[in-house]
Amino acid sequence: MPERSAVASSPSATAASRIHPAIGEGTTGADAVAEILRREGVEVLFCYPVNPIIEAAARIGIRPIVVRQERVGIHMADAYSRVSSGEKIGVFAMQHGPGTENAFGGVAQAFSESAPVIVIPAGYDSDAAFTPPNFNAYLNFQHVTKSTEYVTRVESVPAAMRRAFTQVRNGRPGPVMVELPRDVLAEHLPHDASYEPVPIARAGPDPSAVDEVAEVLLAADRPVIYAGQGVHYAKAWSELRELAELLEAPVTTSLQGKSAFPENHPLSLGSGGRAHPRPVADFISRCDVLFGIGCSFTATLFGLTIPGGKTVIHSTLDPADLNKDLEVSHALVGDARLTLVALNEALRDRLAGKARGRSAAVAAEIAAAKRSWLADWRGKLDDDRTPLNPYRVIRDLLATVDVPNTIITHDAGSPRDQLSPFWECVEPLSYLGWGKTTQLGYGLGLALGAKVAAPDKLCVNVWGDAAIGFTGMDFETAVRERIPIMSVLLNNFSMAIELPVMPVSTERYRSTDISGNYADMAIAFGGYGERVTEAHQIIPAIERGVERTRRGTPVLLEFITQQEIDFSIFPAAPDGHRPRP
Ligand SMILES: Cc1ncc(C[n+]2csc(CCOP(=O)(O)OP(=O)(O)O)c2C)c(N)n1
Ligand SMILES: [Mg+2]
Repeated sequence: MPERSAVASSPSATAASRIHPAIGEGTTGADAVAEILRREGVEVLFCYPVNPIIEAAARIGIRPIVVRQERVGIHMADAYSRVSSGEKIGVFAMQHGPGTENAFGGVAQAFSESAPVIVIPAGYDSDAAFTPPNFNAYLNFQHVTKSTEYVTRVESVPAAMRRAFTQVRNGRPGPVMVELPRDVLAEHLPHDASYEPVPIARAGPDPSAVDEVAEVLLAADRPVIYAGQGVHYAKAWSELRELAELLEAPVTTSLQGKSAFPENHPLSLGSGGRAHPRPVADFISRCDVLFGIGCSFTATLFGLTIPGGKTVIHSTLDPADLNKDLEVSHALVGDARLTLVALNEALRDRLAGKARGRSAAVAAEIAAAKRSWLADWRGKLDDDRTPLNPYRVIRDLLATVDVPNTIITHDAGSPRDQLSPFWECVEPLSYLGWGKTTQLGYGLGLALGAKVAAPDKLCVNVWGDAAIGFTGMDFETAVRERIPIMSVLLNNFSMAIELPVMPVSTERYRSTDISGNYADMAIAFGGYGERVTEAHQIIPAIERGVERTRRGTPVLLEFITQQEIDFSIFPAAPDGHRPRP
C-alpha cells in the first residue's frame, strides 16, 4: 500500500458543494479519522493512550489533552460541547479493553444528561472483537449512547464518521460512539475518499399546534414557564425572555436549563432541582398552566416534582419525551428557538403586540416570596462560625467572583443542593447543571472542559470531600495541561448527605467518615492550594484564588465546613402547603 499524506494534493471532488480535497488513497484509518475531525472543526482531542488517533491528531495540529482517567476525559468533552451549545463537539479517544471499560461512567453520565459528545474507542483487532472476554464497545455501550457503530473496514471510516457527526449535531443531543478496531485504524484507504462537514437541520413545530398553545397560554390565570437545556442548545435565550415578557409569566428552569433565563429578572423564580428557592415551589404548586420548553420533564429526585391537576404544555425536540413521566395536554415538537419564535409571533398577534399589564403584580409576588425565603436562610448565609457553614462560603463566592464571566458547576451530594438555589445566574451557559444521574466527581471534568472551551471565563466546580475521592487525581491534569480552573472544596470530613441513612454504620464503624488534606494535595500537584477555616478568610482566599487562575495556575480552595444537611427543599403538595426546611 503506498504511503501518502492524509490529504491528496489535487482535489478529486467535483460537486460544487465540496470544498475539501479528497482524503488520499493510502491514508491510514487513524489519519483519516483525524482529518475528518479537523474538517468538523475539532481543535482539541480529549484522550487517554493508547489510540493511534492521538498521534494522528497531533500531527495535523489538533491538541491532545491527556487526562488521568477516561471518565474525566469524557466529562471534559461533555462540558466543552455544552459551553458552545453543541457547535464545537467534544471528542474523546481511548484504547481498546481497559480504556474503553473504564470510560463507561463518563459515557453513561453524558447519556443521562443528553450531552453531545463523540467517543472513539479503539477496539480489539476485528478477528477477536467478539471473542470473550474481550470488551466490545459496540455491544456494551448500546444502552448509554445515542448511536454506537462498529467499523469493519477502513474504507467505511468516512461514512461511519459522517453518520456519527450527523447524529451528534442533529436531533436530541447525546453521546455517539464509533468503535474502530486496531487493525482498521492501521489499514490504508484503498482509494481516495471524500468528507465534508455534515449539515445541521432543525425542525419547527406544527403551526396549528402553535395556535392552540397560544390560546391556552393566553387563557391561563397563573401560567408558569419551565425551561430546560433545549433552550441552551437552540440558543433561544432572547426568545425565552420575549415569551416571558409577552405573557408576563414567571420562569423557572430545570438544573440543566439553569442560566437559560436571567435569574435577576423580575419574572425569574430561580431554578428547579432537588433544592430550589421557595418561589419556585409556590408558583409551581399554584399554577394552572405549565409550559415546558426544551425540557424532557423527566421524573427525577434532582428535578421538580410537578403536582397533579395542571394543564401541561410540553415543547420538546424529542417526541419520546411526551407523556414519558408527565401527562401532557398539549405538545409542540421542534427546536426550542423555532418553537419560541413561532409562539411569540402567535402571542403578539393575539395581544396586538402589547402585554396585558400583569407583570408588575407578578413581579411583586415573586419579589415578596424571594425576600421571605432568603430571610429564612439569612442565618446560614451569614453564619460566621467555625467550622464554616457551606452556605456562607457560597454567599461569599457569589459576592466575590465576576458572576457574568464565571461558569460554575456543582457536584453530587450536599454541594449541589447548597449551591443551585442560591447561585443567581445572569448570563446564558454560566451554570452547568446536571443530575439525571449524579456521579460523584463529575464536576471537576465539567469545569476543566468549560475552561478549555472558554479560557477567558473563571471556571469553578464546587464539590465535597467524597466527590474529590473519585476524580481528584485529575487536578493534576489541570496543572499539566495548563487549564487554570478554581476548584472549591467543601471538606466536612464526611459523606454528610448520607448521615441520616447510615446512622448505625456511622456510630459503630464510622463508615461515613472521610479524611484528607486536599489543599496540600493541590500544592503537591503543582497547583495553588489553600485551606480556609475562618469566615473572615473566605473572601480574601477567593480573591487570591481568582488572581492565581488569571496567572495560569489551577487553584483548589479547601473550606473546612460543618456537616450541614439542611436544604431548601419543598416537597410538592397539591394544596400549596409546604413544611419549612
Ligand atoms: C459514583 C457515586 N457513588 C455514590 C453516590 C451516592 N452519593 C451521593 S452524595 C454521596 C456522599 C457525598 O459526600 P460529599 O461529597 O463529601 O458531600 P457532603 O454531603 O459531605 O457535603 C454519596 C455517597 C454518587 N452520587 N455517585
Ligand atoms: Mg463531605
